[in-house]
Amino acid sequence: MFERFKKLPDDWRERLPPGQHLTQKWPVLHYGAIPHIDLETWRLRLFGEVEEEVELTWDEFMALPQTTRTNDIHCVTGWSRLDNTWTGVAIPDLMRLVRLKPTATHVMVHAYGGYTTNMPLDEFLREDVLLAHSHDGQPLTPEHGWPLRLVVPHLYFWKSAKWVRGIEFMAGDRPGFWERYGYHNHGDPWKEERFG
Ligand SMILES: Nc1nc2c(c(=O)[nH]1)N[C@H]1C(S)=C(S)[C@@H](COP(=O)(O)O)O[C@H]1N2
Ligand SMILES: [Mo]
Repeated sequence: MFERFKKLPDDWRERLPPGQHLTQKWPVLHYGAIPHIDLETWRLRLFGEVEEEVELTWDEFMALPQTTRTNDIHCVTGWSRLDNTWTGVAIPDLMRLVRLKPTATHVMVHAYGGYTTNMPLDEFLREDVLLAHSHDGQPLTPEHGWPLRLVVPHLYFWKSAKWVRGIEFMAGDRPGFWERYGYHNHGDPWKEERFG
């Protein structure tokens, strides 16, 4: 059962939020089909409540400072996977490219294929939130979000959008895809904010 860890980390019980169980595998979950993406035409757009909109090509994105972080992921369906190592761009580094208007309070993350998810601006700006292109040292596979996914370790994993193509800074909140269909607007696994 525990293929990945010969021995589980000593603190695994404390790292498991209420109602979650450990998985050693990495399940694939998404709504709809895996979008076809071409790195030549791929863009990351930062728009909405910003002084000037920014659009990055893949090369421009990859030239930003790179960060590697290890954290746990918790899916609202009940599985948690410990010690995932992600490499990508930390949001504070990305944010040096735009100047926010004082009206910005929330973000909507937009993905290729149409998926969206929302969160408060201050939680998006946390030090541990990452736009990741690699997991455990390997480029993301298409089913896990290649070429780029968001990783928001402190919220349920549906907030970690795969195939990210844009960040919209919003004046006020708006529900994303699952948030409209009954998932909790916030999604803190430690408070079991599963459904709205
Ligand atoms: N673009 C997109 N991102 C998405 C989803 C989706 O349907 N589309 N599903 C979310 C949900 S509900 C979960 S649990 C995780 C699953 O990520 P994984 O397939 O890499 O485990 O992706 C999240 N990100
Ligand atoms: Mo999920």
